[in-house]
Parts: sequence; structure tokens; C-alpha cells
Amino acid sequence: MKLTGLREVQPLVDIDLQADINDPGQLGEVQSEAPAVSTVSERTPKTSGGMSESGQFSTSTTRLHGSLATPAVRRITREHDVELTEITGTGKDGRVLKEDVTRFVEARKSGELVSQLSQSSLLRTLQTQALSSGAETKVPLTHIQSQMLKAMTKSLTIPHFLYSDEINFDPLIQLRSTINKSLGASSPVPRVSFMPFVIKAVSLALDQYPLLNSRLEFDAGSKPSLIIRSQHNIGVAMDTPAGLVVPNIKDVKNLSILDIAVELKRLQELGGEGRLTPADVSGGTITVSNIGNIGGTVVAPVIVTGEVAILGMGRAQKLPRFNESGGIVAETIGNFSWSADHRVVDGATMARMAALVRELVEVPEKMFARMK
Ligand code: CAO
Repeated sequence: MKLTGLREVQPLVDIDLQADINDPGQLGEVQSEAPAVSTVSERTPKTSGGMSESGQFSTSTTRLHGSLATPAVRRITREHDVELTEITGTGKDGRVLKEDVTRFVEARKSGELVSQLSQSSLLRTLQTQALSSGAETKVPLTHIQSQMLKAMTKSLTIPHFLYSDEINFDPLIQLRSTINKSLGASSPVPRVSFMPFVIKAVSLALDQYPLLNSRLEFDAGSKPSLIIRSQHNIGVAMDTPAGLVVPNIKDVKNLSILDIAVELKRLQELGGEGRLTPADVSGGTITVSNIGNIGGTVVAPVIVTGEVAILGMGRAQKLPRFNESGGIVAETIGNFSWSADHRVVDGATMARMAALVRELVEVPEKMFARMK
């Protein structure tokens, strides 16, 4: 907090707050608690205030201590891009010490953040069970919710341009069925879903429209530039027991559809077990989000920061459509909805890229013609 004198430019007092007021994730710890609202601590889910040994939900109040730290320690967490609330403090009253930060950063490097995901799964259960207590219950965000809060708040500073189109899935359904029937016992995957085809189609289209695979960067003087990336690391939004995660399939340009299916399966298994590593979830260049396996026709996907486009797939379903001779036919129709960063991607480019992806998915032979 800066208090300045009437004519002075320099601050008179510089107070380092316990919580970063720019970080909504930390504000919860300094705001006053409503009297009838109970709190569950993420750090102590099996002891006071969490789920009892018998699995019952308890509504007693506990405090979150994990965010106590000296300004010096806070500075170190900022240097390592770590949220204080993510770290279990071993100091007095759960105070986070420098050694705790070092240990956390080392663990993160070696991919041991697994436990964060299992904590998220547990908290999701606690959040659901909180309902049965009958009273309003205050629970902390899961690790993944905290990440979503930060990421989505940033994402919404991007002006989104939404473009939606219908896709006829019938040719892909046929092709998929042929391929799946051909997969023998020695196949690395028992079946290939729609996703690997769509992911490959996106990658092939990116060869023609590399802008959609770029990143917008601002230098120290806020001068913007575009980083055009040659590698296609395609993120896949994934619904897991712990919540939404977005690992990415690296270098799709050099992968076959079967390779993509194998990698998708690996990521789905790791995501399901909460064992994705930082390497799996970082470095994405564009994202595909298929909510259609759950439902919904049109989705307005939110762009992941560091990317300029995202594809959202709705549910493919049998619908009546006119054929070329005016007769009504049943077709399997799904919507592909694209969001693009309108600061750098114009609508026409987005529409052309979307049209190419549609063409490749509707006439998969064209996709094979472009593969190396
Ligand atoms: N329309 C209709 N059916 C679909 C479909 C769609 N768009 N997408 C998948 N399906 C069907 C599949 O065909 C499959 O059934 P069959 O194998 O019997 O044909 C079934 O749904 C299950 O698919 P799947 O989940 O095993 O495989 P997938 O590769 O299509 O999807 C994944 C993988 C990870 C994208 C998906 O499991 C998932 O998590 N989706 C949710 C993503 C999400 O939450 N997005 C929102 C992000 S913003 O909060």
C-alpha cells in the first residue's frame, strides 16, 4: 500500500500486504468470514473441518494457514511463479518458509505435482458433500479451480471472436468404423475416437494458416509482436475427476492419426489418475475442446492465454438436412465453434481456417492427401 505526501512523488510508506490484492485467489484469506458459513481447509481435509475418518462431512471451522509468509518468501514465490496457497508451510502456524518454497519448486520440476490433482479430487468430493450439511458452507477452491480462476480471468481480457459452423460427421463415422475394425490385438489403442482426426485436421490446416498457431507477446515497452510457432502442440481440454485439465499433444505435425490416438490415451489415463506432469500441460499452441461426448450443440470456447484460437466441438447428432436434389436426408451433424483473438485474427482468416478444417473432416481423403 502506498501513501504519498501531497507534493511528493516518492511513497512515504510502503507496506507489504499479507495477501496480494491483485490475486483474487488470496483475497479469500483476508476477507471476514460470514458467521453462519463454515470453512473447510484444503490442507487438512482429513482432520478438523474436513471429511472425518468415517467419511462424514464436518462443518467445524478451520483457518487456512498456508498463506502466511514473510515478504522475502513471497518475493521468492513470485520469482518462481508459484502461488503461496499451493505450498504447505512447515513454519509456526503453517507459515511458509524459504525451504518450503525450494522443496515445492523441486517437486514441481520432477513432476510430483500429482498430489495437487488428488487434493483437487478430494476437495471436489468435499464441495459436493458440503450440501448435505444443510447450512451454507464455505470451502476453499480446489487447486484446479484456483488455476481456472487465474487463467480464465486472464483469458477474458482477450476480445473473443466466435465463429460457428456445422460439420457432417457421416464420412468420418464410416472411416472411423473401418479403421477401428482393422485394429488387432497388437494395436497400441483398442479404438480411435473422433478427436485424433480432428486434431490432425487442425494441424494440417495450421500449415496454411500459421497465424492461428501464434502467440501475442508484449515487450517491456508494451510493444506487441506475434511469435509464429512452427510446432503444433495441440491442447485437449479434458474432464477429469479433479476437474478441467488441458494437456497438449506435442508436435502433431509429425504424428500419424494412430500416434495421436496413442498420445491422447496416455494423457487421458494420466489425467484420470491425476498424474499429468508440468511438461504434459505446458507449451500448448492451440486448443481443441470436445464437450460433445457429454452434450451441447454449440459451445463458446475460451481462448487459453498464450494462444490465439480454440476449437469447441458440440455433440454430433442425427438431424434432417436437404440434399442436393432437395430431398430430406438424415445426417450426423455437429457444430465446430471457434474462438479467435480478434486483436490479431480477423474474422475472414478464422472463417477460412474453419472452412479448411471442415473440408478435411468431411472429406477425410483430402486429409490423407496432405499428410507427409
Ligand atoms: N459428438 C457425439 N459423440 C461424441 C463426441 C461428439 N462431439 N465426442 C465423443 N463422442 C462419443 C465417442 O464417439 C465415444 O463413443 P464411442 O466410442 O462409443 O463412439 C464417446 O463419446 C466417448 O468418447 P471419449 O471421451 O472416449 O473420447 P474423445 O476422444 O472423443 O474425447 C476427451 C476425449 C478427453 C476430449 C473427452 O473425454 C473429454 O474430457 N471431454 C470433455 C472436455 C471438456 O470438458 N471441455 C470443456 C472445456 S471448458 O470447461
